[in-house]
Amino acid sequence: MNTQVITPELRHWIVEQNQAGVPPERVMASMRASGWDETVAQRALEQVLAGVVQEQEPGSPVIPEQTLPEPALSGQPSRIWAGDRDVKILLTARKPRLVVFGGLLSDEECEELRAAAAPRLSRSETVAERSDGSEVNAARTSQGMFFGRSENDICARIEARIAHLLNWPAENGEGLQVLRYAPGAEYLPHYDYFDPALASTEAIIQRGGQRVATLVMYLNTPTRGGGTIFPDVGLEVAPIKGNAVFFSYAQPHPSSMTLHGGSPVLEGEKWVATKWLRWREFD
Ligand code: PD2
Ligand code: ZN
Repeated sequence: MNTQVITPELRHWIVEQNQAGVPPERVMASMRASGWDETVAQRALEQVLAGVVQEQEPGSPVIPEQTLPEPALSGQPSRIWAGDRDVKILLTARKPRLVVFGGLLSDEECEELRAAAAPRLSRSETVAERSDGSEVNAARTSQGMFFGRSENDICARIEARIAHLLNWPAENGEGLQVLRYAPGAEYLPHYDYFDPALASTEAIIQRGGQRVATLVMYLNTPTRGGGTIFPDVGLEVAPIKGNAVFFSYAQPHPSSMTLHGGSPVLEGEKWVATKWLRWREFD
């Protein structure tokens, strides 16, 4: 039996490395250089970053700290209280860590968000590959806009609900992004974390640290198409007004299995609001 244990110091160090955008391969290499067995190191890395509570030694107390946004699903409830309303649990998965919520937003909230966003929409951009800043990308044919955090009452109310639902401070999150897809528009599969290999990432994560989780909320129900797809696991989440899909990524790495995309809208429009959660306060 292997006797190597994850001490609070090691746990803290792993989380810090991840927050700084250090690729898991480099964290692994450092651990191996300090005498960690490869398999144990890999498991430790995954467990610590996934927020799994670790026993220090037989009989010692567990570390209660949580390291990722996560709804309170122990006891397998069919619905959970999100501070101002009950939200249904429609689907959960472990790898990728993913939860589909039902009735997160009311019809009126969906309409209010769309109306507030509509006059500010412009062609969506993505993080630029070669320089700082963002650029128009053919892989993303939607229109979009960002609200500032708590910019208005509806944003503040939804942010507070999300913070309650996912047990993550509202401050550790970007403002809501609203996207509108016309018929034929899509968002090709991608990861939402900032790629540690890109030159632009270091500057981006100075503000708020890495993204650690995504919540895509559906603001209408397209007639056909527009599902959110997870190609690694062959999953497609139907875009139903008021529902949402949540997924988290302990490491900014494909091993999170969070590759996802918006499949083409075949008939009608598709509107979503996306909330990205960060490691630290995003100001
Ligand atoms: O609209 C979607 O389904 C979708 C798919 C993939 C949204 C995002 N990514 C996103 O906002 O990051
Ligand atoms: Zn995405």
